[in-house]
Amino acid sequence: MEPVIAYLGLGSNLGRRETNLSRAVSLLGRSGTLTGLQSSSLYETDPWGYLDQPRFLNCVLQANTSLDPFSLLAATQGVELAVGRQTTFYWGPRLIDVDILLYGQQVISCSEPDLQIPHARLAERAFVLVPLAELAGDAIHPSTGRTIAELLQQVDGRDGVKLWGPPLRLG
Ligand code: PH2
Ligand code: MG
Ligand code: MG
Repeated sequence: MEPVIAYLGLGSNLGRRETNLSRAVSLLGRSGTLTGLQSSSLYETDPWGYLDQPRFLNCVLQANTSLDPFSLLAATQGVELAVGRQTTFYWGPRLIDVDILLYGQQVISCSEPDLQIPHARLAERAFVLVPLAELAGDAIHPSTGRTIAELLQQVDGRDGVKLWGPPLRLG
């Protein structure tokens, strides 16, 4: 399969947040199935959806992948387990979260396994759009036809997303 450019959203709000993100990135890089990894800066972000929890560190990764979307989902879930994620509740606190945001221009809506691409809430989440725009402001969000930069202009909650540190070192 021709490699596709995928974007992954990473978040952590428990334990050593930066260490958790950086472990996830190095496991993703080591799998050999994602190449050309690039990380956005790290952002500290107000919790979204469920508010009574610690602030998150978030970033976005760009990668080339020859995995199909479902194999990529399995790979991201494997990395979450390897970093030590335990099941909590929907939108609750977590050591690590790795979400597929975009997979080329594909649109996927599947319930078993649960996989929505573009990520179902991407356009509502400043904590995703700010770091994604840093890497790919011109990328088209295929289900709305808008660019990431356009979606960022109209999203609520940008004030809750603060630059925290430089991009993760990769490799
Ligand atoms: N992830 C969630 C729910 N809320 N809020 C922020 N700021 N960052 C996240 O990564 C996040 C969230 C569920 O995946
Ligand atoms: Mg998530
Ligand atoms: Mg997730």
